[in-house]
Amino acid sequence: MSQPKVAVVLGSDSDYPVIEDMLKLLKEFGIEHELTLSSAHRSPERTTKYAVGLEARGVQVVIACAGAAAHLAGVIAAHTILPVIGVPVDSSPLKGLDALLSTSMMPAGVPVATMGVGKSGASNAAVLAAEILARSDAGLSERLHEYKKRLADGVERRDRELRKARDV
Ligand code: RP5
Repeated sequence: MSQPKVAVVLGSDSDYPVIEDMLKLLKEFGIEHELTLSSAHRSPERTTKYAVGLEARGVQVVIACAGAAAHLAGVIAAHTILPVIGVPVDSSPLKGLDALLSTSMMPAGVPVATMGVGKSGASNAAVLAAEILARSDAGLSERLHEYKKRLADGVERRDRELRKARDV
């Protein structure tokens, strides 16, 4: 089995529904990835050990997804020089605003590339990870160009359908 290039980390199994489309995208792009559950607060030692070992295993990009007082992405970023993409999950009564702030507002020197809250942010994390890896992978670069074209074609198609349905 080939080495995972992207490590997806969830703060809880309850976050899983938010990342389903992200996992489909990673698969569609042909990116080897792994999925791990670890909590910055409930399993701090496990999270640290996992983050410290990422680089040596050949992982190139980390996607960390967590809700509430979400320190998962930041803690991982503290322990690695790999690019860390953070996805704030809308799992708390504050609907992800807490996770957005706690994931994005990192002190200088320890960046977390923070996506938008929820499923769209999770999907964008997959695209951003692909864009990072595509700098040294011509095949992936081609697949990303095709993906962008499908997005644009979809807008054209829906434009035609909308105008037909509304008779304008
Ligand atoms: C965060 O707390 C997790 O990432 C999750 O979004 C939230 C709730 O976790 P559970 O209580 O559902 O395990 O750490």
